[in-house]
Amino acid sequence: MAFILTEKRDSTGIITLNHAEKRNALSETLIEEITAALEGFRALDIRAVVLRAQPGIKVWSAGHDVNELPVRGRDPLGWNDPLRILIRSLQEFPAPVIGLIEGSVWGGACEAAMACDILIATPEATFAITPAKLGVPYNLGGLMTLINMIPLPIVKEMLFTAQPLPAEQALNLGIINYIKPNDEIESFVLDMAQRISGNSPLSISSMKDSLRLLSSAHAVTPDLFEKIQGMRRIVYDSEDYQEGIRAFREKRMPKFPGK
Ligand code: YXS
Repeated sequence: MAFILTEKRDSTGIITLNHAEKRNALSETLIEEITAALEGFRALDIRAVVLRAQPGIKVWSAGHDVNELPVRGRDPLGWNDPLRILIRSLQEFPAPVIGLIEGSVWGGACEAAMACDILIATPEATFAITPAKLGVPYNLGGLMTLINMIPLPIVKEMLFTAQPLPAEQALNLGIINYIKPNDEIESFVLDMAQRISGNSPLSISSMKDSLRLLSSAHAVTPDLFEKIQGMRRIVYDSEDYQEGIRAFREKRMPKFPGK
């Protein structure tokens, strides 16, 4: 079964998340379909991509598929894990990716949305970054994506409270580019994609990649990297992490022991 729909309209490629029964959870299969679609778009001279969910959806994506998180003793967000592959495929795609956001966005799906180049949302859209709800230690690259998009005090509030940020506040903070009503957002996004497609794809892809490289250029020494990884390992080896996954599966609120 296809967990996404793809479409080509002139030079725009459209990817629609299409697994509503699981709230478009970012499973390995769904992510493989997205990355395959992006590879296919490269061959079709696509000059702008729209990443969206089904029109009118209540949940854009519920984030990482929790059932695919490792149970114990392994970094849940390692370099080769599906969510990290998805983030890189969006950031490294040569043409701009426009996120068309309707509904609520959760966990790693917030980072996937923020890995898009331009974000346009409906007024009801919300963004909740939720590793603290699950006892997950977010990874270095993921935190970089977030702090490149969101002012640090807001990143801290979002990570520590795991509460949804409303679209209006996201707009005020410059996290999203526009808020558009449900009946206008699709045409607005496609018009922008069309305008982008009329410009030089070589110029755009070199500027997109340069901005990615410049924004990720931070001096992380081996000691610093190993210190951060050591702190993260304590968390993903913890009872907190076990309890977060268990509580999700048992559909109950977690009771974190803090160890
Ligand atoms: O019980 P069934 O089989 O019908 O399946 C249910 C849910 O289990 C499933 N589902 C998910 N499955 C895997 N991973 C998920 N993230 C996920 N979310 C939902 O979808 C079916 C319908 O869910 P239900 O009944 O809860 O729908 P709802 O409309 O009442 O509520 C929608 C949500 C999104 C508010 C609710 O499903 C929810 O709170 N989902 C979890 C959101 C979340 O905490 N995501 C973070 C995942 S972990 C992650 O992204 C990163 C690793 S991190 O933690 O670092 O950010």
